[in-house]
Amino acid sequence: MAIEDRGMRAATDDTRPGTDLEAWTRAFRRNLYSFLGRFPVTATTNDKYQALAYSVREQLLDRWVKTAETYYRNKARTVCYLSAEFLLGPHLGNNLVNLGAVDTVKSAMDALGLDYEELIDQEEEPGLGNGGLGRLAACYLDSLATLQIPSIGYGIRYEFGIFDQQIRDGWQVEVTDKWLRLGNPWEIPRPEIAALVGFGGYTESYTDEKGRNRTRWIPARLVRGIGYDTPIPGYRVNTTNLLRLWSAEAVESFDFESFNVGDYYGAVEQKVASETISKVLYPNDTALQGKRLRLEQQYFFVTCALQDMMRIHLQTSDSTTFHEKYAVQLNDTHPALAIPELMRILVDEHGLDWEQAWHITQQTFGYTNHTLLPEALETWSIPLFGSALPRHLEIVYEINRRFLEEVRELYPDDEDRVRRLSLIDEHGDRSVRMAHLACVGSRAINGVAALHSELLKRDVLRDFSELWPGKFQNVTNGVTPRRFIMLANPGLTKLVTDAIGDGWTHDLDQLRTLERMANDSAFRDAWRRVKRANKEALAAEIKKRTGIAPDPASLFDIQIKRFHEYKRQHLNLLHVIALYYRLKRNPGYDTPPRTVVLGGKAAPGYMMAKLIIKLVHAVADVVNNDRATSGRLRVVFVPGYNVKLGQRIFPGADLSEQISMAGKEASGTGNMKFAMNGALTIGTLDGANVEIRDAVGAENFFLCGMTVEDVRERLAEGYRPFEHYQTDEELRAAIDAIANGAFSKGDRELFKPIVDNLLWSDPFMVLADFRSYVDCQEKEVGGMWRNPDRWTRASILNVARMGPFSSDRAIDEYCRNIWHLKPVPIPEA
Ligand code: 26Q
Repeated sequence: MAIEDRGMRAATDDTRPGTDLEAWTRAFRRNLYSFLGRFPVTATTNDKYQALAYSVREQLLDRWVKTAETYYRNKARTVCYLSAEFLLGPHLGNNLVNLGAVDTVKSAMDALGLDYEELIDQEEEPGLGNGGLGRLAACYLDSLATLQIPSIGYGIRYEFGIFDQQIRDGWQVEVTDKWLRLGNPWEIPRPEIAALVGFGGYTESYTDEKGRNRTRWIPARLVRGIGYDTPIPGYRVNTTNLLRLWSAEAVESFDFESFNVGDYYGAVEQKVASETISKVLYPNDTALQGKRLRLEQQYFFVTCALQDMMRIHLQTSDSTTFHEKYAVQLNDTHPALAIPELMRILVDEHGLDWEQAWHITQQTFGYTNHTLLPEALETWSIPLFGSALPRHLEIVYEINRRFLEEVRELYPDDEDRVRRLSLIDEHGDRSVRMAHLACVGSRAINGVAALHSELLKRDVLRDFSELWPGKFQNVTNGVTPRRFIMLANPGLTKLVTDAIGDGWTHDLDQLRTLERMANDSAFRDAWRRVKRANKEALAAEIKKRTGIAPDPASLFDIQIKRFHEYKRQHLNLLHVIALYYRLKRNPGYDTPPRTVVLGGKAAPGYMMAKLIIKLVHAVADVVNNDRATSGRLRVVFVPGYNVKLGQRIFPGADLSEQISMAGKEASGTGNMKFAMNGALTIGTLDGANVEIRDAVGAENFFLCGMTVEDVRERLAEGYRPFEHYQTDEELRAAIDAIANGAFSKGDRELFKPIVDNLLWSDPFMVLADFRSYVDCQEKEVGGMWRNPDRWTRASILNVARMGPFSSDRAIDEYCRNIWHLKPVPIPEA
């Protein structure tokens, strides 16, 4: 029976929904009516989604208040996770999973005649991040709450998140992401929680009332940061933590000043300029040009966060114990300005002396590095830095002066080392090296996978690791099994839970119990049926989005991630092209029917990445329309890859492509999401692939490509990609086909940048790994696919051995080894 048929009873009671069905239906009706001012007949599906969202929010608020109260009473030590990005994904389904309310709410929606899945599907995600780093922050919030750790996430409430990707004629077109258009039921604005943020201006010294020499900063411009809070519930615990995102507003006294002198337009301009700061997420996932606005964004959220922390701390203590109250984690260098900013607050505003302030600062911060690409390390030109943040530049200089003094004492007569370690890069245009600032200002430095942490010590941060070996740690990334298994893959969740109980959902190591089921043929059949159903669902989704209908019986070979040359989507394409010609030349060629799926965004200014996306479409066009290979090879590009789409893709994958050049991918986290959903990995020994392979067993992982050591040797010998082109006939044919216009209707110019780059430079050694990759695909992957029992066994063992890649494990390590923080359980509300 539809909700309309039952008539609307205005809810006059103020009962919060309990866990029972009745309470949920009541809350739903009340919220549809009072929050949205809708009656059931005219309510849109989105209204109904919102009514359910508000009903869930009520539940969260109860827990949240209880959580805040408990932390306050316990004066709990708190971790603050500072990140310029939080790529949360849709909230509704996830919050219901964490509240343990999925079944009840499904029944409640049933009772109202509503389709639960349809309501869940209404939600557009807040795309407040680019990719891995932002999604990692979101997984960590989930685990922090689940492990009952007092924590706050601090970031930016971008009005426009990552652009939406459309494809026109095979080219990426960026469309602005208006995620707030229909309102956001998950946030609570906190206009009373405001911070003032200065920019520009100058500094002056003065003598304070105690006769001490002090400095003050007179900014040229002030902006206000307003906090917007999103509750983050833990899984089946009462803990509900806080994500506080800052939005920039004008400081109205400024408006009035201009207004009073009649400059109405100037006043409005001020307002617009202020709001610009949190207007849009930069869509690059490497530090390209250092734009002033980006620096302003970073300072903006970092000072809002620190002011907020200090405000909370001063309620019960004084500024000298800041580091005992908080562990602040820097998610890459994007928030590294927190180091000079905390110094400024302690020294200039609280009057502490430099040494004491520096001790507090250094004890407060931990720094996580996410990249090995030297060109991706953030630097800011000194003139830009100094004009935006004059006081901070002075502080950075002073930190550097004292630091280099220490270095000179330890390494006398080693001015080269001093130059290498300096926070200031003196080559050419002078600039501030943010990674150096982060290292010097932190108590702990960590990489995000074992290999990455080793390479950090050996290469990019070598001098620092020689100086302070004890500061360096590794915390291998993890992902939350709640979103990426339970929510994304209910079929697998049920199969696993029926077999081993549900303890695995908060203790992923329990999946190991599945190992013995790998030998049970009935279980393997059930496993295959789940995968098959997921592939059918994915095929339908792909059909809906692209018009191409993949065959669910074919091998789903999937690479979804940002487009980057180092990630080598073009290596994948070279295999596709090679396979295409093998099939054409030899119709009897024995290879599994395959659907190769690619998806991901390219940074708008990254021409090569955009051209590779175009090449995917060009190859797909030819391959998919060739009768000779139809039914045996298909290529699809799924546009608009985001968290929500990822949740549909991971469960339907057979093969996960993780083929970055060894030493380039810090960790990868998609690799974990695929494997947790029973996909086998074809991958290089890069990032967390190394640990995934160790965990699942070499026999259940398709290894290809050079190692980091191989890469080093090849580069030392002098790498000449053209030699591979000359000696490998199949490679030559594939590249020639691209060059000769086989995929561009004879146009030899279109893909010339890719061809020339590969032949004459090939910075990511695509050609060097081609043979190993194609052989691995055709022999190893193809071989195992022919033996479905073997494949299914490997799939089960992959899932069974993914325990270490839960973000719960990662957060537990951060708590023990970096933050020194313990759980604070929250009693029932
Ligand atoms: C910096 C300055 C100016 C503009 C943009 C940026 C910027 C923004 C985002 C630089 C880098 C990023 C994102 C980096 C990122 O996502 N790195 C990935 O982090 C994952 C989580 O640790 C790893 O798994 C991936 O290997 C790593 O590439």
